[in-house]
Amino acid sequence: MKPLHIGIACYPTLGGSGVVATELAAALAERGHHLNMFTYAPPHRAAHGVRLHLVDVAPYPLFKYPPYDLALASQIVDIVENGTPLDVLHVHYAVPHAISAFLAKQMLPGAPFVTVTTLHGTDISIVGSDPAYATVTRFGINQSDGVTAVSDSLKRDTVEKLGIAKPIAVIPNFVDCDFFKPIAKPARKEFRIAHASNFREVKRPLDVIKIFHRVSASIPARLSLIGDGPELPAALELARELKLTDKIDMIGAVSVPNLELADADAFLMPSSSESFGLSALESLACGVPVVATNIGGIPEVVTDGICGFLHSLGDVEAMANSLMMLHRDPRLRERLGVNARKRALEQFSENRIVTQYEQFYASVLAARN
Ligand code: GMT
Repeated sequence: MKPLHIGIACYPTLGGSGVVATELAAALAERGHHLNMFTYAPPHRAAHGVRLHLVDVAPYPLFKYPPYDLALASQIVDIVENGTPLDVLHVHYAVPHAISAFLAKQMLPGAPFVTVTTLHGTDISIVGSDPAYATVTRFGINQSDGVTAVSDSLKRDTVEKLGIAKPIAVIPNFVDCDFFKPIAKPARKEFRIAHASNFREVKRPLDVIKIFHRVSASIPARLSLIGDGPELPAALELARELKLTDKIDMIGAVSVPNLELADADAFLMPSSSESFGLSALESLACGVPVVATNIGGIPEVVTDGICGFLHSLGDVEAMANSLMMLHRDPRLRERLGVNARKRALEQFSENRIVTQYEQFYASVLAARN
């Protein structure tokens, strides 16, 4: 395909949409496209070959809430007017990026680029459907030239919650399977469970502790907590009350947790809402079975009984039992791990999904001409 000039706007988060956007930018640059990335801080994962534009939100005493969306739109316009061409402006996470993209396009004569919005999850399920933002989010999505969602489940939610009639293409998230890969684990007597998240309420960190409590009461086990976030102190408090502290390894925030995930015997994701579950996919790529809730987009990533086990939200007993079964039966664990790696390679490899994005850009550009 002819090299395109692509702008990508995202939040520079440690996981989720920030990671997907950054890795997509780097992969597209590697394929010969010209990449410009717009964000408020440097991204956590490497973005080789990508020109980074840090959005400068000027403070002013009147601003209780500095208008990031305006600063982003303004910066995109300035960059185009100063000679950087853009064929596609691809924004990740609808709020407020879809509106900034719309504004930038309106401000430029002749609408030089097409806009693509990728919906990631909480931009629909929590923020975008909140009455404070629903109207403007609906408008931003409807004004995008192309819209993608990271799972069928998120596509359905978007139609249901925001009444979007515009076609939404499902392009799932991806993983670099050369980087996230199985490692030889040292012989050890403890069964190691990993949980990685931003420790927000939707990740149910208290369930993580409750599940681990049940598991460690029956078998020798350790828990790795990867990441950081607002509910981490409450989770650690519960761990203290249950006398689990010395069985928990606090890993903290890690930019690329490939070794930490690969070192686990199982990955635990008891979320109450998850449009996709990127760290579950990264674990599958590492050949690590996943025990999770059967909600949102998780079943599209983790096939129940094949590369992990899925249970109802809050069923800490069932999730603990699945983890203990994986401990008891190393052959089952190995079989699920092999299936997990195979699923990541066959369905969610970087190569496969980046090609889908290229094809999507081509179709949106063709529809404009
Ligand atoms: O989990 C979050 O709240 C962060 C959010 C994000 O934008 O980073 O995650 C969402 O997008 C990820 C990447 O597409 C998905 O893997 C997560 O499942 C999704 N989170 C939720 O739906 C809660």
